[in-house]
Amino acid sequence: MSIENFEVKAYPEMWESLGMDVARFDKSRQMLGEVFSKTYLSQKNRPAKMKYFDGLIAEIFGGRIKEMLEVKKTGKPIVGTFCVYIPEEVVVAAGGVCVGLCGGSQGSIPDAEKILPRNICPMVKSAYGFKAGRICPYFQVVDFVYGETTCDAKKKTWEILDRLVPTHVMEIPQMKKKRDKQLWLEEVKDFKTRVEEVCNKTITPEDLGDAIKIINNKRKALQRLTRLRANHPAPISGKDGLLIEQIAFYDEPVRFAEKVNELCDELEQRLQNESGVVEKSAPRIMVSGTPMALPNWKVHNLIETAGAVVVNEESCIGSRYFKDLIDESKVDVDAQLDVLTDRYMQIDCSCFTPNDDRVDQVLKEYKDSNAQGILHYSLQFCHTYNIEEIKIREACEKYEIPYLSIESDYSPEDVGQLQTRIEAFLEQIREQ
Ligand code: BJ8
Repeated sequence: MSIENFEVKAYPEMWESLGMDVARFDKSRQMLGEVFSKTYLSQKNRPAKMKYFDGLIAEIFGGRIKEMLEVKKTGKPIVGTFCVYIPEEVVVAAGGVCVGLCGGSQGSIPDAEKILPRNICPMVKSAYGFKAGRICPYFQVVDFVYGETTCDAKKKTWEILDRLVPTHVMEIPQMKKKRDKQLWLEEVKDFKTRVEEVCNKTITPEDLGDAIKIINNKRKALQRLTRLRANHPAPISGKDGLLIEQIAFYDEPVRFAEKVNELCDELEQRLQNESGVVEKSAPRIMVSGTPMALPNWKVHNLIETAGAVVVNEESCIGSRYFKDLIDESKVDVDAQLDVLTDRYMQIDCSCFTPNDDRVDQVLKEYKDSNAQGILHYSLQFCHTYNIEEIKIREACEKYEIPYLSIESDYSPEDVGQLQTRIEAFLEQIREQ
Protein backbone atom coordinates (compact mmCIF):
# COMPACT_ATOMS: atom_id res chain seq x y z
CA MET A 1 0.00 0.00 0.00
CA SER A 2 1.66 3.18 -1.10
CA ILE A 3 1.01 6.68 0.10
CA GLU A 4 -0.51 7.59 -3.29
CA ASN A 5 -2.97 4.75 -3.71
CA PHE A 6 -4.15 4.13 -0.14
CA GLU A 7 -7.85 4.55 0.50
CA VAL A 8 -10.35 3.54 3.11
CA LYS A 9 -12.72 1.34 1.12
CA ALA A 10 -16.32 2.41 0.52
CA TYR A 11 -19.34 0.12 1.02
CA PRO A 12 -22.27 2.47 0.24
CA GLU A 13 -24.89 -0.28 -0.15
CA MET A 14 -24.04 -1.87 3.17
CA TRP A 15 -23.98 1.53 4.89
CA GLU A 16 -27.38 2.34 3.39
CA SER A 17 -28.78 -0.89 4.76
CA LEU A 18 -27.42 0.08 8.19
CA GLY A 19 -29.40 3.34 8.11
CA MET A 20 -26.36 5.60 7.82
CA ASP A 21 -26.09 9.10 6.38
CA VAL A 22 -24.06 7.76 3.45
CA ALA A 23 -23.30 10.98 1.60
CA ARG A 24 -21.87 12.62 4.70
CA PHE A 25 -20.08 9.54 5.93
CA ASP A 26 -18.36 9.07 2.60
CA LYS A 27 -16.59 12.41 3.09
CA SER A 28 -15.28 11.26 6.49
CA ARG A 29 -14.09 8.05 4.89
CA GLN A 30 -12.08 9.95 2.31
CA MET A 31 -10.64 12.28 4.92
CA LEU A 32 -9.59 9.39 7.14
CA GLY A 33 -7.79 7.81 4.19
CA GLU A 34 -5.93 11.04 3.47
CA VAL A 35 -4.93 11.66 7.09
CA PHE A 36 -3.85 8.05 7.57
CA SER A 37 -1.80 8.12 4.42
CA LYS A 38 -0.06 11.35 5.41
CA THR A 39 0.48 10.39 9.05
CA TYR A 40 1.35 6.71 8.69
CA LEU A 41 2.39 5.73 5.20
CA SER A 42 4.91 8.56 4.98
CA GLN A 43 6.96 6.98 7.80
CA LYS A 44 10.37 5.64 6.85
CA ASN A 45 11.62 2.16 7.60
CA ARG A 46 8.29 0.74 8.83
CA PRO A 47 8.15 -2.96 9.73
CA ALA A 48 6.75 -5.00 6.83
CA LYS A 49 4.22 -6.68 9.14
CA MET A 50 2.42 -3.36 9.64
CA LYS A 51 0.77 -4.22 6.33
CA TYR A 52 -1.92 -6.19 8.14
CA PHE A 53 -2.83 -3.23 10.37
CA ASP A 54 -2.82 -0.81 7.43
CA GLY A 55 -5.20 -3.26 5.73
CA LEU A 56 -7.51 -3.10 8.73
CA ILE A 57 -7.67 0.68 8.39
CA ALA A 58 -8.45 0.28 4.67
CA GLU A 59 -11.29 -2.07 5.64
CA ILE A 60 -12.32 -0.31 8.85
CA PHE A 61 -15.76 0.59 7.48
CA GLY A 62 -16.20 -2.54 5.39
CA GLY A 63 -14.49 -5.88 5.93
CA ARG A 64 -14.66 -5.84 9.71
CA ILE A 65 -18.30 -4.66 9.66
CA LYS A 66 -19.17 -7.56 7.36
CA GLU A 67 -17.58 -9.99 9.79
CA MET A 68 -19.67 -8.56 12.62
CA LEU A 69 -22.85 -8.82 10.56
CA GLU A 70 -22.07 -12.51 9.97
CA VAL A 71 -21.77 -13.08 13.74
CA LYS A 72 -25.00 -11.17 14.29
CA LYS A 73 -26.84 -13.41 11.82
CA THR A 74 -26.12 -16.37 14.10
CA GLY A 75 -27.94 -14.64 16.99
CA LYS A 76 -24.78 -13.73 18.90
CA PRO A 77 -24.54 -10.25 20.41
CA ILE A 78 -22.46 -7.33 19.14
CA VAL A 79 -21.80 -5.17 22.17
CA GLY A 80 -20.47 -1.62 22.03
CA THR A 81 -18.40 -0.32 24.94
CA PHE A 82 -16.65 2.88 26.00
CA CYS A 83 -14.38 1.77 28.79
CA VAL A 84 -11.83 -0.95 29.50
CA TYR A 85 -13.82 -1.89 32.59
CA ILE A 86 -16.49 -3.65 30.52
CA PRO A 87 -15.47 -7.34 30.68
CA GLU A 88 -15.11 -8.38 27.06
CA GLU A 89 -14.35 -11.97 28.15
CA VAL A 90 -18.07 -12.40 28.93
CA VAL A 91 -19.12 -11.30 25.44
CA VAL A 92 -16.52 -13.53 23.79
CA ALA A 93 -17.69 -16.45 25.97
CA ALA A 94 -21.16 -16.00 24.47
CA GLY A 95 -19.66 -16.12 20.96
CA GLY A 96 -20.30 -12.41 20.51
CA VAL A 97 -18.17 -9.43 19.57
CA CYS A 98 -17.13 -6.58 21.80
CA VAL A 99 -16.27 -3.33 20.04
CA GLY A 100 -14.89 -0.12 21.52
CA LEU A 101 -16.93 2.91 20.46
CA CYS A 102 -14.91 5.73 22.03
CA GLY A 103 -14.77 8.66 19.66
CA GLY A 104 -11.47 10.20 18.63
CA SER A 105 -12.64 12.48 15.85
CA GLN A 106 -13.50 16.16 15.67
CA GLY A 107 -15.89 15.45 12.75
CA SER A 108 -18.75 14.12 14.90
CA ILE A 109 -18.55 16.76 17.65
CA PRO A 110 -20.91 19.33 16.02
CA ASP A 111 -23.61 16.61 15.97
CA ALA A 112 -23.17 16.11 19.70
CA GLU A 113 -23.09 19.82 20.49
CA LYS A 114 -26.61 20.18 19.09
CA ILE A 115 -27.78 18.66 22.35
CA LEU A 116 -24.88 18.06 24.78
CA PRO A 117 -23.05 20.90 26.55
CA ARG A 118 -19.95 22.10 24.71
CA ASN A 119 -17.75 22.07 27.80
CA ILE A 120 -17.50 18.32 28.31
CA CYS A 121 -14.87 15.80 27.26
CA PRO A 122 -14.35 15.54 23.46
CA MET A 123 -14.20 11.74 23.69
CA VAL A 124 -17.77 11.62 25.00
CA LYS A 125 -19.03 14.20 22.52
CA SER A 126 -17.31 12.49 19.61
CA ALA A 127 -18.81 9.10 20.49
CA TYR A 128 -22.30 10.49 20.99
CA GLY A 129 -22.05 12.51 17.76
CA PHE A 130 -21.22 9.39 15.75
CA LYS A 131 -24.55 7.87 16.72
CA ALA A 132 -26.57 11.08 16.52
CA GLY A 133 -25.22 11.86 13.03
CA ARG A 134 -25.48 8.20 11.87
CA ILE A 135 -21.87 8.39 10.73
CA CYS A 136 -20.32 5.31 12.33
CA PRO A 137 -21.09 1.81 10.99
CA TYR A 138 -20.02 0.22 14.30
CA PHE A 139 -22.65 2.15 16.19
CA GLN A 140 -25.21 0.97 13.63
CA VAL A 141 -24.22 -2.69 13.96
CA VAL A 142 -24.24 -3.08 17.73
CA ASP A 143 -27.25 -4.68 19.42
CA PHE A 144 -26.78 -2.55 22.48
CA VAL A 145 -24.10 -0.57 24.24
CA TYR A 146 -22.69 -0.73 27.73
CA GLY A 147 -21.65 2.48 29.38
CA GLU A 148 -20.30 2.99 32.87
CA THR A 149 -20.19 5.50 35.68
CA THR A 150 -16.48 6.37 35.55
CA CYS A 151 -16.98 10.10 35.06
CA ASP A 152 -19.90 12.52 35.13
CA ALA A 153 -19.75 13.31 31.42
CA LYS A 154 -20.11 9.66 30.50
CA LYS A 155 -22.60 8.75 33.19
CA LYS A 156 -25.11 11.42 32.21
CA THR A 157 -24.57 11.11 28.45
CA TRP A 158 -25.69 7.48 28.58
CA GLU A 159 -29.17 8.61 29.62
CA ILE A 160 -29.39 10.69 26.45
CA LEU A 161 -27.70 8.07 24.25
CA ASP A 162 -30.31 5.54 25.37
CA ARG A 163 -32.83 7.44 23.24
CA LEU A 164 -30.86 6.44 20.13
CA VAL A 165 -29.55 2.95 20.98
CA PRO A 166 -30.30 0.64 23.94
CA THR A 167 -27.75 1.76 26.53
CA HIS A 168 -27.05 -0.13 29.74
CA VAL A 169 -24.86 1.23 32.48
CA MET A 170 -22.51 -0.61 34.83
CA GLU A 171 -21.77 1.03 38.13
CA ILE A 172 -18.00 1.26 38.49
CA PRO A 173 -16.98 1.68 42.13
CA GLN A 174 -14.92 4.76 42.90
CA MET A 175 -12.83 3.20 45.67
CA LYS A 176 -11.04 -0.11 46.07
CA LYS A 177 -12.26 -1.41 49.39
CA LYS A 178 -13.49 -4.96 49.86
CA ARG A 179 -17.12 -3.90 49.51
CA ASP A 180 -16.27 -2.08 46.26
CA LYS A 181 -15.04 -5.32 44.78
CA GLN A 182 -18.29 -6.95 45.86
CA LEU A 183 -20.29 -4.24 44.08
CA TRP A 184 -18.25 -4.75 40.92
CA LEU A 185 -18.68 -8.52 41.07
CA GLU A 186 -22.46 -8.09 41.24
CA GLU A 187 -22.34 -5.73 38.26
CA VAL A 188 -20.29 -8.26 36.28
CA LYS A 189 -22.83 -10.99 37.09
CA ASP A 190 -25.69 -8.77 35.88
CA PHE A 191 -23.72 -8.07 32.72
CA LYS A 192 -23.31 -11.80 32.11
CA THR A 193 -27.05 -12.38 32.63
CA ARG A 194 -27.88 -9.62 30.16
CA VAL A 195 -25.54 -11.06 27.52
CA GLU A 196 -26.98 -14.57 28.09
CA GLU A 197 -30.53 -13.28 27.68
CA VAL A 198 -29.73 -11.60 24.36
CA CYS A 199 -28.13 -14.67 22.83
CA ASN A 200 -30.40 -17.13 24.60
CA LYS A 201 -27.48 -19.17 25.86
CA THR A 202 -26.05 -20.02 29.24
CA ILE A 203 -22.31 -19.35 29.44
CA THR A 204 -20.54 -22.53 30.60
CA PRO A 205 -17.23 -22.69 32.51
CA GLU A 206 -15.64 -23.99 29.29
CA ASP A 207 -16.95 -21.00 27.32
CA LEU A 208 -15.68 -18.55 29.90
CA GLY A 209 -12.37 -20.38 30.34
CA ASP A 210 -11.75 -20.28 26.58
CA ALA A 211 -12.69 -16.60 26.39
CA ILE A 212 -10.35 -15.73 29.26
CA LYS A 213 -7.51 -17.46 27.40
CA ILE A 214 -8.35 -15.66 24.13
CA ILE A 215 -8.33 -12.22 25.71
CA ASN A 216 -5.29 -13.04 27.88
CA ASN A 217 -3.46 -13.99 24.67
CA LYS A 218 -4.40 -10.69 23.09
CA ARG A 219 -3.13 -8.84 26.16
CA LYS A 220 0.07 -10.94 26.23
CA ALA A 221 0.80 -10.07 22.59
CA LEU A 222 0.45 -6.37 23.42
CA GLN A 223 2.71 -6.80 26.45
CA ARG A 224 5.31 -8.41 24.19
CA LEU A 225 5.10 -5.51 21.76
CA THR A 226 5.56 -3.05 24.63
CA ARG A 227 8.65 -4.90 25.87
CA LEU A 228 10.15 -4.71 22.38
CA ARG A 229 9.48 -0.99 22.17
CA ALA A 230 11.65 -0.58 25.28
CA ASN A 231 14.73 -1.44 23.25
CA HIS A 232 17.16 1.19 22.16
CA PRO A 233 16.89 2.17 19.32
CA ALA A 234 13.14 1.54 19.24
CA PRO A 235 12.29 -1.00 16.52
CA ILE A 236 8.89 0.55 15.75
CA SER A 237 7.44 4.04 15.90
CA GLY A 238 5.12 5.17 18.66
CA LYS A 239 2.52 6.04 16.05
CA ASP A 240 2.46 2.42 14.91
CA GLY A 241 2.38 1.21 18.53
CA LEU A 242 -0.63 3.43 19.22
CA LEU A 243 -2.37 2.32 16.03
CA ILE A 244 -2.11 -1.32 17.08
CA GLU A 245 -3.45 -0.50 20.56
CA GLN A 246 -6.38 1.29 18.94
CA ILE A 247 -7.10 -1.60 16.56
CA ALA A 248 -7.14 -3.98 19.56
CA PHE A 249 -10.60 -2.57 20.34
CA TYR A 250 -12.27 -3.69 17.15
CA ASP A 251 -10.33 -6.51 15.48
CA GLU A 252 -11.14 -10.21 15.92
CA PRO A 253 -9.06 -11.09 19.03
CA VAL A 254 -7.50 -14.44 17.99
CA ARG A 255 -6.36 -13.15 14.61
CA PHE A 256 -5.22 -9.87 16.17
CA ALA A 257 -2.97 -11.64 18.70
CA GLU A 258 -1.50 -13.78 15.93
CA LYS A 259 -0.69 -10.72 13.81
CA VAL A 260 0.81 -8.78 16.71
CA ASN A 261 3.02 -11.78 17.49
CA GLU A 262 4.13 -12.01 13.85
CA LEU A 263 5.04 -8.33 14.00
CA CYS A 264 6.95 -8.95 17.24
CA ASP A 265 8.94 -11.76 15.53
CA GLU A 266 9.96 -9.23 12.88
CA LEU A 267 10.87 -6.65 15.53
CA GLU A 268 13.06 -9.20 17.32
CA GLN A 269 14.87 -9.78 14.06
CA ARG A 270 15.33 -6.04 13.67
CA LEU A 271 16.83 -5.84 17.13
CA GLN A 272 19.31 -8.57 16.30
CA ASN A 273 20.37 -6.51 13.31
CA GLU A 274 20.40 -3.39 15.50
CA SER A 275 18.00 -1.80 13.05
CA GLY A 276 15.85 0.82 14.77
CA VAL A 277 13.11 2.92 13.32
CA VAL A 278 14.85 6.11 14.46
CA GLU A 279 18.39 7.23 15.21
CA LYS A 280 19.78 6.16 18.56
CA SER A 281 19.96 9.80 19.56
CA ALA A 282 16.19 10.36 19.17
CA PRO A 283 14.63 11.32 22.54
CA ARG A 284 12.43 8.55 23.97
CA ILE A 285 9.09 9.76 25.30
CA MET A 286 6.47 8.00 27.37
CA VAL A 287 2.92 9.32 27.06
CA SER A 288 0.67 9.01 30.09
CA GLY A 289 -2.93 10.00 30.71
CA THR A 290 -6.30 9.88 28.98
CA PRO A 291 -6.89 7.41 26.16
CA MET A 292 -6.39 8.40 22.51
CA ALA A 293 -9.23 6.85 20.54
CA LEU A 294 -8.96 6.24 16.80
CA PRO A 295 -8.17 8.46 14.84
CA ASN A 296 -6.62 10.66 17.52
CA TRP A 297 -2.94 10.61 16.49
CA LYS A 298 -2.34 14.31 17.14
CA VAL A 299 0.20 14.22 19.97
CA HIS A 300 2.16 11.18 18.76
CA ASN A 301 2.41 12.79 15.36
CA LEU A 302 3.73 16.03 16.83
CA ILE A 303 6.28 14.24 19.02
CA GLU A 304 7.58 12.03 16.23
CA THR A 305 7.56 14.75 13.59
CA ALA A 306 9.85 16.68 15.94
CA GLY A 307 12.37 13.81 15.80
CA ALA A 308 11.57 11.87 18.98
CA VAL A 309 10.00 8.44 19.43
CA VAL A 310 7.11 7.46 21.72
CA VAL A 311 8.00 4.24 23.52
CA ASN A 312 4.99 3.63 25.75
CA GLU A 313 1.41 4.71 26.41
CA GLU A 314 0.31 4.56 30.03
CA SER A 315 -3.33 4.86 29.08
CA CYS A 316 -6.46 2.78 28.54
CA ILE A 317 -5.61 2.67 24.85
CA GLY A 318 -2.22 1.46 25.99
CA SER A 319 -0.83 -0.44 28.95
CA ARG A 320 -3.81 0.05 31.27
CA TYR A 321 -5.73 -2.20 28.87
CA PHE A 322 -3.25 -5.07 28.81
CA LYS A 323 -0.90 -4.92 31.81
CA ASP A 324 -2.99 -7.35 33.92
CA LEU A 325 -4.12 -10.88 33.05
CA ILE A 326 -6.82 -13.16 34.46
CA ASP A 327 -5.90 -16.32 36.35
CA GLU A 328 -6.73 -19.18 33.94
CA SER A 329 -6.79 -21.97 36.51
CA LYS A 330 -10.43 -21.67 37.71
CA VAL A 331 -12.95 -24.20 36.48
CA ASP A 332 -16.35 -23.01 37.66
CA VAL A 333 -18.12 -19.84 36.60
CA ASP A 334 -18.31 -18.30 40.10
CA ALA A 335 -14.59 -18.71 40.66
CA GLN A 336 -13.85 -17.46 37.14
CA LEU A 337 -15.94 -14.33 37.68
CA ASP A 338 -14.21 -13.78 41.00
CA VAL A 339 -10.71 -13.76 39.47
CA LEU A 340 -12.00 -11.80 36.50
CA THR A 341 -13.24 -9.13 38.93
CA ASP A 342 -9.85 -9.13 40.70
CA ARG A 343 -8.14 -8.37 37.41
CA TYR A 344 -10.52 -5.56 36.50
CA MET A 345 -10.18 -4.00 39.96
CA GLN A 346 -6.48 -3.49 39.22
CA ILE A 347 -7.23 -0.93 36.48
CA ASP A 348 -5.93 2.32 37.89
CA CYS A 349 -8.26 4.83 36.21
CA SER A 350 -8.19 8.30 37.70
CA CYS A 351 -11.90 8.00 38.52
CA PHE A 352 -10.77 6.07 41.66
CA THR A 353 -9.80 7.72 44.88
CA PRO A 354 -7.24 7.40 46.23
CA ASN A 355 -5.39 6.23 43.14
CA ASP A 356 -1.73 6.29 44.14
CA ASP A 357 -1.20 2.93 42.43
CA ARG A 358 -1.28 4.84 39.16
CA VAL A 359 1.58 7.10 40.22
CA ASP A 360 3.65 3.99 41.04
CA GLN A 361 2.65 2.42 37.73
CA VAL A 362 3.69 5.51 35.76
CA LEU A 363 7.12 5.44 37.43
CA LYS A 364 7.46 1.70 36.79
CA GLU A 365 6.55 2.01 33.12
CA TYR A 366 8.90 4.97 32.74
CA LYS A 367 11.74 2.82 33.95
CA ASP A 368 10.69 -0.33 32.06
CA SER A 369 10.32 1.52 28.75
CA ASN A 370 13.74 3.21 29.02
CA ALA A 371 12.07 6.54 28.39
CA GLN A 372 13.81 9.86 28.88
CA GLY A 373 10.79 12.01 29.62
CA ILE A 374 7.07 11.84 30.35
CA LEU A 375 4.40 13.76 28.49
CA HIS A 376 1.15 13.82 30.46
CA TYR A 377 -1.86 14.07 28.18
CA SER A 378 -5.26 15.05 29.40
CA LEU A 379 -8.34 15.59 27.33
CA GLN A 380 -10.00 18.93 27.85
CA PHE A 381 -12.57 18.93 30.65
CA CYS A 382 -11.42 15.58 32.04
CA HIS A 383 -11.36 16.64 35.67
CA THR A 384 -10.07 13.39 37.14
CA TYR A 385 -6.97 13.15 34.91
CA ASN A 386 -6.39 16.89 35.01
CA ILE A 387 -6.33 16.89 38.80
CA GLU A 388 -4.44 13.63 39.15
CA GLU A 389 -1.80 15.23 36.94
CA ILE A 390 -0.65 17.13 40.05
CA LYS A 391 0.56 13.89 41.65
CA ILE A 392 2.22 12.66 38.47
CA ARG A 393 4.04 15.98 38.14
CA GLU A 394 5.16 15.89 41.77
CA ALA A 395 6.51 12.35 41.32
CA CYS A 396 8.42 13.45 38.21
CA GLU A 397 9.88 16.41 40.09
CA LYS A 398 10.93 14.13 42.93
CA TYR A 399 12.77 11.74 40.62
CA GLU A 400 13.99 14.50 38.26
CA ILE A 401 12.15 13.08 35.27
CA PRO A 402 11.77 15.56 32.40
CA TYR A 403 8.06 16.29 32.27
CA LEU A 404 5.52 18.13 30.16
CA SER A 405 1.78 18.29 30.77
CA ILE A 406 -0.64 19.17 28.02
CA GLU A 407 -4.39 19.45 27.85
CA SER A 408 -5.96 19.25 24.42
CA ASP A 409 -9.03 18.38 22.42
CA TYR A 410 -9.52 17.09 18.87
CA SER A 411 -9.49 20.42 17.05
CA PRO A 412 -6.41 21.42 15.05
CA GLU A 413 -6.44 24.89 16.63
CA ASP A 414 -3.79 24.26 19.27
CA VAL A 415 -1.38 22.33 17.03
CA GLY A 416 1.03 25.26 16.59
CA GLN A 417 1.16 25.98 20.29
CA LEU A 418 1.61 22.29 21.17
CA GLN A 419 4.35 21.92 18.61
CA THR A 420 6.31 24.78 20.19
CA ARG A 421 5.93 23.32 23.69
CA ILE A 422 6.85 19.80 22.57
CA GLU A 423 9.92 21.01 20.68
CA ALA A 424 11.10 22.95 23.75
CA PHE A 425 10.56 19.82 25.88
CA LEU A 426 12.58 17.66 23.49
CA GLU A 427 15.34 20.25 23.44
CA GLN A 428 15.53 20.06 27.23
CA ILE A 429 15.95 16.27 26.98
CA ARG A 430 18.57 16.53 24.24
CA GLU A 431 20.62 18.92 26.35
CA GLN A 432 20.79 16.53 29.30
S1 BJ8 B 1 -10.92 3.17 32.83
S2 BJ8 B 1 -9.63 6.27 31.53
S3 BJ8 B 1 -11.54 4.02 29.50
S4 BJ8 B 1 -13.07 5.93 32.07
S5 BJ8 B 1 -11.15 11.17 29.34
S6 BJ8 B 1 -14.47 9.97 29.19
S7 BJ8 B 1 -12.65 9.75 32.26
S8 BJ8 B 1 -13.78 12.89 30.97
S9 BJ8 B 1 -11.81 7.68 29.21
FE1 BJ8 B 1 -11.59 6.11 30.49
FE2 BJ8 B 1 -12.54 3.83 31.45
FE3 BJ8 B 1 -11.09 5.45 32.97
FE4 BJ8 B 1 -9.97 4.10 31.06
FE5 BJ8 B 1 -14.39 10.75 31.25
FE6 BJ8 B 1 -11.93 11.68 31.36
FE7 BJ8 B 1 -13.27 11.82 29.09
FE8 BJ8 B 1 -12.43 9.44 30.07
